[in-house]
Amino acid sequence: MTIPLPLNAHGGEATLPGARLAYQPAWLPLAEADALFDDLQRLLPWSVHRIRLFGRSVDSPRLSAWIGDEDAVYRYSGSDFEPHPWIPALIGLRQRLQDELGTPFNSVLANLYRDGRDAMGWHSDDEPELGPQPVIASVSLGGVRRFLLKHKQDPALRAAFELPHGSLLVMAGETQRHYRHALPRTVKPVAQRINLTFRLIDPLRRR
Ligand SMILES: [Mn+2]
Repeated sequence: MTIPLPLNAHGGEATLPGARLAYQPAWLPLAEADALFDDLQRLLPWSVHRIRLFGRSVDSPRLSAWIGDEDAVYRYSGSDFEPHPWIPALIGLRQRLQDELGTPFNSVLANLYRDGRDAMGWHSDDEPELGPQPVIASVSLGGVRRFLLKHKQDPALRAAFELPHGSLLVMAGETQRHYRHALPRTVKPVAQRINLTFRLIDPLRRR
């Protein structure tokens, strides 16, 4: 993996102490990314998930699908989330990520952002099942959306990525402990975007 410095909101380079990131803007060949987007849009069991926000359970502002090995059960807003089974396109992608990154994944959360109103608020991927230093591999497909990272204590430490079709962003190490991330709404016309975040869930770590 190449690990270039991320760009900040003004287009300059920024270092993010405490974060461990790897980014490849053209990870998937274009034809493969196109075919994957079509497969996922047609074949995944998309639905509106309930998420916890400021202590309340609300509809997530995007469509989601939770895919994984049978035992990769996720506890979320007080209820267990049974994963849907793998589809061939995702099995191949998981294998490629495991080979390139040298780390296992047993599940993937897929999100479909239908238009600029679909978004994701500030949060960390810090569920106990993910463990203290999770490796999260994020593949972006379709419309380009802005992905933001911000340090929990020092607001000057922030970065923005325009995640293009076929790109890969890996968050590892202490990134989730020190940083939040978000995908803000936009009023710009934007194509649908699918984001895949591959994870390793350890059900035994559940609270
Ligand atoms: Mn996240």
